[in-house]
Amino acid sequence: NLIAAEPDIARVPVMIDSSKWEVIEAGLKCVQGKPIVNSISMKEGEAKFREQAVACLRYGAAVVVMAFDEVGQADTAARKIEICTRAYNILVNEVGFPPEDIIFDPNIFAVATGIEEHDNYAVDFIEAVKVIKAALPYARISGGVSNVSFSFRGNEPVRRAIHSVFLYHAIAAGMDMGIVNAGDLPVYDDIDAELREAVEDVILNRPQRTNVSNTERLVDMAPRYKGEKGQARVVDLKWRDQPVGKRIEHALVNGITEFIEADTEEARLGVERPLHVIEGPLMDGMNVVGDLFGSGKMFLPQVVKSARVMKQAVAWLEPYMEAEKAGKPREQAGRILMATVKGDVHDIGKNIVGVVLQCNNYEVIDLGVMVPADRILDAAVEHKVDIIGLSGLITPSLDEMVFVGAEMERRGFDIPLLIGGATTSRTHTAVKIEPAYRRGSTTYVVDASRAVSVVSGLLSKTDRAKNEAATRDEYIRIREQYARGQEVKARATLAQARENRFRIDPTQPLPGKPSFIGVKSFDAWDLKDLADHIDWTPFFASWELIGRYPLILEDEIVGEAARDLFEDAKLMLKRIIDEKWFTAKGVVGFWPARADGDDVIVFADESRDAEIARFHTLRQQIKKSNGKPNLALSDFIAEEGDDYIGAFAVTAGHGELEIAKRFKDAGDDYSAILATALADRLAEAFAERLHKEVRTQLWGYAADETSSIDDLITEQYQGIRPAPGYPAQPDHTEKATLFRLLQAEANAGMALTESFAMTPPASVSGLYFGH
Ligand code: B12
Repeated sequence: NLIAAEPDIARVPVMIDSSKWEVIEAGLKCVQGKPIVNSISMKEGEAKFREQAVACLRYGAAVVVMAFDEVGQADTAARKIEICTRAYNILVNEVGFPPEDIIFDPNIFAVATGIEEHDNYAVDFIEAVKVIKAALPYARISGGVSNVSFSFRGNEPVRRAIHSVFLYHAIAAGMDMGIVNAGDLPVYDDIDAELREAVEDVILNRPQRTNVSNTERLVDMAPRYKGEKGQARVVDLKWRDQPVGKRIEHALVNGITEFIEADTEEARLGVERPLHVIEGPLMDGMNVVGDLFGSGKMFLPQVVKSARVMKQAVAWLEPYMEAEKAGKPREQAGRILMATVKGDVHDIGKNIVGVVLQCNNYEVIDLGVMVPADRILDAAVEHKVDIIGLSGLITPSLDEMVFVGAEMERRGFDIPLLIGGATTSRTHTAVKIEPAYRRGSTTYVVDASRAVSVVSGLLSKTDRAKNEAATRDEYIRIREQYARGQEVKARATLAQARENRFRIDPTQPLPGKPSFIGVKSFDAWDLKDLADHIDWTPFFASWELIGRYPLILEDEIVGEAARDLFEDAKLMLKRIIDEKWFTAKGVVGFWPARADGDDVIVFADESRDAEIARFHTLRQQIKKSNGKPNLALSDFIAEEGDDYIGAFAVTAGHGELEIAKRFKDAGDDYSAILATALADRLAEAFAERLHKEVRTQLWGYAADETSSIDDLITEQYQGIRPAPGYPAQPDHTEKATLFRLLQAEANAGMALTESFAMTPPASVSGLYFGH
């Protein structure tokens, strides 16, 4: 309304842009003259589409129609054409919409992402434009042009060149309009010829000209054109004047891939055998990285980036090494087998350790996740490994590790066994695993930074026996300490603990009836919404950068590494959202419930006659003082009256394994780990976000809650969502009951392994208590 009153603005045509129809309609009521609605689509089916089109027609608005239907956003030319044709027919032939008021947006997606499937996205758009313009008379075509260059965020000159080249071809095909900074487009002919050719190869997905893909060629070239605010920036390339060995070291320490192939080639031409480049300048550079990391001057994300440079250099040399008839296998410091044990799907920690070991010239044979003991041991024999490393996230994996140790003993192994992963501990390793494997040594490794020194100590010809003996002695002490601790721990009997349970105050009202009984599933929760709810502190922790977000970004010691990592994470998160790398699926359920001792009985309906499930909760038995109760979760459900329990299972991991594999296959472990770490963050955010929906809407016992995102992260709200496996409910087997009630497989595509780990890996499940 204020716009209409302002003469200078009032003449400008208005486009109302919102993903919420209510907002669009509110805008339509205010705008004078003919606006454009951005946008409507068949995302929620034809009926909704028709209804919104009729409303637009009534207001006299033109519409942008996204090529989006019930199945999803159109990515191929065929899908774009199919959806636009279907929408056109409904609009023109059924609703009576003037065809000249239809503007199709057939989706411009980012190219040069490093993912092969994305390579044809610009071509798909251009092809679709040609057909749509020919087949659907009077309709116009628009698109968000800046999407196409998204992978080059931060490099404005290259992005502008991409926009210009893209528009050059799309306009020729029939594109009418687009969203782009029109004042900031270079003239097609003025673009540097080499850059233009490289951009054109990417946009038109032409066959590659060099021995690297079009994307890689443009990525390598891009930093040369990097500038800020439209100005070509002079990148400080003084380090390029140094001798080649120093340049390689600089690239490794700073994680710069741009010149590594040229430098590696130069180094290769200067030595007798390609292998000497690895053993010479590359290893020297990695040793500098190792020293800086060891002395706390470099941090994990930076080291993982160094590994990416190293891999690219080695990949460059590989054909030469293969061609070399007399090529002997490369000398490695040792061969280590890594695996996440049977039933466990977690692999971020293992992958980080693997990369760090590779950086230090160890050969790593990674068997992946959910690997049974016999496969681990067969592979160890086959590859003649020097060490076996096991990883695990959840408690059932601890037993599996004991089993692997016992199997090593039975089969006569004597090589060192390493234990790592979130749930493992020095105490568990000393008390349970080491005694099962007497022939060899067992060592617990707390994190990736420690892994190299432990491994080199265990493979040292001179110090191995001394190191193993020291660990053995230490573990004997830990076992004794543990045994003493068990004796003195004052435990209440179960009867005493039950007697001292927490009792709900009968004068307080119960949380009330949820809005439905049974389950409700969510097919594709908006990833952008989840991204807004991310708790970033654990993200940094997973890269061994310790500190609270956002303060960590300004931290004197880790601040710089944290900022770089955060930048990379935000860029990738944007792509995850825009390009829909992951799908967030979830399911939530509510049922009438009653406590029965330490159990919670779940009933089919309000009659509370038919028991459909029973959750077993565990009561604290440590002797309490000061009148504190011995709690069990069942204390938080009423034994009488109309109480309820809720449950949920959410995942952001559909797609994570595929994306991680693609990055890994391309030698980019850094991005692979980043993608899985972000999937984990989104899963956790989903659990938090859904809980809010439950409190305010679905159960609705706190309908007027106004918590901020920070309040959510610090859990300042009424009710809890304990997850099986966490200390409040340590028994993972409860997930079987949970999954059955929620039908999590059918409703969210989630499954349990034999150790009750959830797949996809980025998943969280738990119960809701309203008290
Ligand atoms: C982030 C997180 C999640 C994330 C992601 C999990 C993940 N990718 O790690 C999400 C939100 C998805 C999640 C889910 C769950 N989680 Co969780 N989670 C955590 C948390 C907070 C951090 C784990 C992490 O990312 N660490 C960072 C990585 C890099 O570290 P790491 O794996 O430990 O690896 C390092 C070292 O251990 C070592 N290392 C690892 N492997 C190896 C191997 C070798 C050979 C060597 C030498 C070294 C080594 O080096 C690595 C790098 O430094 C931990 C608590 C904690 N502080 O550890 C709980 C924790 C692991 N989760 C737990 C639980 C229970 C769950 C769930 C079962 C909860 C639920 N019911 O939904 C699910 C299970 C998920 C599934 N798919 O089955 C429990 C497990 C306890 C138990 N007794 O089983 C923990 C310990 C929390 C707790 N205190 O109770 N979780």
